[in-house]
Formats: sequence, C-alpha cells, structure tokens
Amino acid sequence: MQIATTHKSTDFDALASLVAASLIYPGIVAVLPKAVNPNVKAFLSIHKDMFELAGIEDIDFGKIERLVVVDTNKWSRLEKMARLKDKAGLEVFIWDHHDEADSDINASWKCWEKTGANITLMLRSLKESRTRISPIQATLFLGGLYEDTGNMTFPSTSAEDAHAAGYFLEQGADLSILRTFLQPAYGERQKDILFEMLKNATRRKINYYTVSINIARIEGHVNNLSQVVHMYREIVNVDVAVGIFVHRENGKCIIIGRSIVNDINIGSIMRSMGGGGHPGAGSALLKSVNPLSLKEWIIELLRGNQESSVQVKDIMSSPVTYVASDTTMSEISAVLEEKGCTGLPVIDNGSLKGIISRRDFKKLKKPSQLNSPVKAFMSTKNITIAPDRSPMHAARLMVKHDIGRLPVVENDQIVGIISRSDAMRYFYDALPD
Ligand SMILES: [Mn+2]
Repeated sequence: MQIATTHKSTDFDALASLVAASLIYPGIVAVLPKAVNPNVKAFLSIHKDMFELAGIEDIDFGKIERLVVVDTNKWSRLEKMARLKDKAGLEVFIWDHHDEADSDINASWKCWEKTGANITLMLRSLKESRTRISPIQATLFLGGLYEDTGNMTFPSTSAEDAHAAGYFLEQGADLSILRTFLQPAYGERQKDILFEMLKNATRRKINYYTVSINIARIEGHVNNLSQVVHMYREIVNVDVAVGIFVHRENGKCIIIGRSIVNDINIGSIMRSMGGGGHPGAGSALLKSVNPLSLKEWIIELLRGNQESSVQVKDIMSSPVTYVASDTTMSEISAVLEEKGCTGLPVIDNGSLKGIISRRDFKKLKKPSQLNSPVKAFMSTKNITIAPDRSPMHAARLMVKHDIGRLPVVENDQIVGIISRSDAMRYFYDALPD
C-alpha cells in the first residue's frame, strides 16, 4: 500500500502537492491531516468531492510499504503519521522546497529544490508524464503557487514558479475562485486579539529598522494568528512585527513574525527558536517560558541577525582619495582623469566640506574659472552614511538626494566612500542566492 501525506496546518501548497501526488503515483492513497488551515478548509467544504482524500483513521498502518511526503521534510509536521518513523522496510519519498538543513526524514528518494512553491516541483513530473490536469486541479495548484510565493512577490519565487503559473492558467485555473478562497479567514476572535494588541502597541528601533514586539494573551485555540500579525504590522507600520501569543490555560507561547526588509530574515530567527518559516514570515512554539524573557531573546536575535548581512563597509572604497577646498578646478579635473572616477569628497583637516563631481563642471561659465578653488562649485549637501548601514539604505539616500556617492563616516572620520556604481554592483552581482 502506498500513502501520500503532507504537513499539519495544511495550506494550499500542501493540499495541491497532495493532490498532485495522487496523480503522479497511480493507486496511492492521499491522507489529509486533521489540522488544515481555515482557508483550505473553506475551499475543501465546497470542493471535497472533487478530490479523493482519506483520513488517518482509514489507514491500516501495517500495510504501508511506501510513504510519499510532500511539502515538508520533518516527522514532527506529520501528525500521527510520524509513528511510521521506525517502521522497518518502509520506503519514503520526499517532494519538498523547505530548508533541508533541519530535515529528519531518511528518504530513499527525494526531489528537493528551493522553488517558491512545492507544486512547481511536482508539475515537472506531471508534465513529463503528460498527465491531464482538470480546471479544478489547476485552480488548486495555482492557489498553492500564489499563496507560497505571495502572488509571485516573495524573494524565493523562481522563474519556474512563474512558468508554472502560466501553465495552470492554460489548463483553466479559475482566478475568481482563488480570490474568494485565498483570503484568509478573519473573524471576531482575530479582530478582538488585533484590537487588544493595538491598544498596547509600541515601536522600537533595532539596527535602524522599526520593530514592534507585542505580547498578547489568548484563550483556547485561535486560528490564523499569522493573519493577525500581518495586519498588525501594516497598521503599526513597522518593518518587523512579532506577536508573542500566550495561552492563558497552559502558558504555551506561539511566536509569529513578519518582516518586509531583506536584512531581517524571520525564518532564520524562528529556526534559532526551534520553529521555521520563510524570510518574510515564520513562527515557533515554546512551552513554559516567560514571555518577557522571550521578548528579550527575540530582540537579541534581531540585533544579531543584522550583523551577518552585508553592510556599507563591506562594499565601500577605502582609503578615500580626496582634495582640499582650495584645490583649483583644473587640478580637480586632472585628479578625476587620473583616478578614473566621477567625483571626489572635499576634505579640510579631516572634516567633510563638500563633494565635487564631473557634473559640477557645468557650473563653470568661462575658462578662467578653472583657476578658481573647488569650494565655489562643489555641492555642500554633505549627506553621509554610517559603515554599518545596509547597501539598500545607501541606494535610497542617493536616490533621495540625487547624488552619486556618499562619504562613509564613523566617529566624525571619513572611513570610505560608496558610489552609485558600488551599490549597483552589489545589487546585480553580489546578491546572495
Ligand atoms: Mn509549500
């Protein structure tokens, strides 16, 4: 007997992958976990007859010879199916796109790649075997793809994901159905929790980013807290929002985070707390901990998380070629020529007076002005940046002030200079995969 299953808190990508498995492996029994996400539940309440899904109670564990696990690679995500962990002779296949580092399933075969959605990987096999996909299946598959890629906007989205979206649309995927069901359920309880959080919302700066960490008490099981944190982040208008939800009855803490900045990877922060997720969203569950010390821990992790990412000091030029404010324009021209650069800082006794660039030569009205000192023509906006800021911040400052370079200043000393081309080179060549 062959069984396919997926992770608890089943989302659209997981359900899509489960249905795809039933197409790829003829005769396989697809087992849906008990705990599915509310929007998937709503989708299934209408479409259940369209898919052949079994429950765990329908399964004779003794007869299972092969287990196909989709959209996860951890036993702990498999509900009761995890009891197959030590079954002798069991063949396990995995289809997954999550971080492989914390996988604990010893698979005999696996397809693992970092695509935006798992269904994208499974589509390869469906295409290869020329399996027909019905419009309803295509709708579900596209839902998985959209949900896991944030409608193709998450950084993990690959070109193959986008091609897959095109393919599902060709097979008749229905976008209005998706619009209805991809909206996560947001009801009274979620609204009450959000209101409670907003009453004591605070913001703080961590490594230049605005962060809001909120401790909220909840009673019983509450669905869709991630949607609450998502809305909270938007309303409080911060780069990073973290909700610590404490169960009144048993003290369990659910931590849910959202980040909209590249420099803060919520998934890796949650992994250090025993949870998981993507760069933009993640969660963790901790038992019997003091929420206040949890908050401190998260702040520490947020601080540390930034240090590992690329900073201005890593891509700036140094030492800095500069000129004094009494240098003549003709001398400046010669230095620019010699150094092959388009601009220079003007520095007297270690302090920044201005920036002279090729552009400023347009201000010269007559040739005799070439003998005038640079201070008459330089730009004196003197926008600078600290060495520990991000390349993205440097790029934003340059666009905002319409300048091509920023002196990098630490303790009133110029320690380097970052130009628009340094920033461009970073974004186009050196971006980590
Ligand atoms: Mn997925």
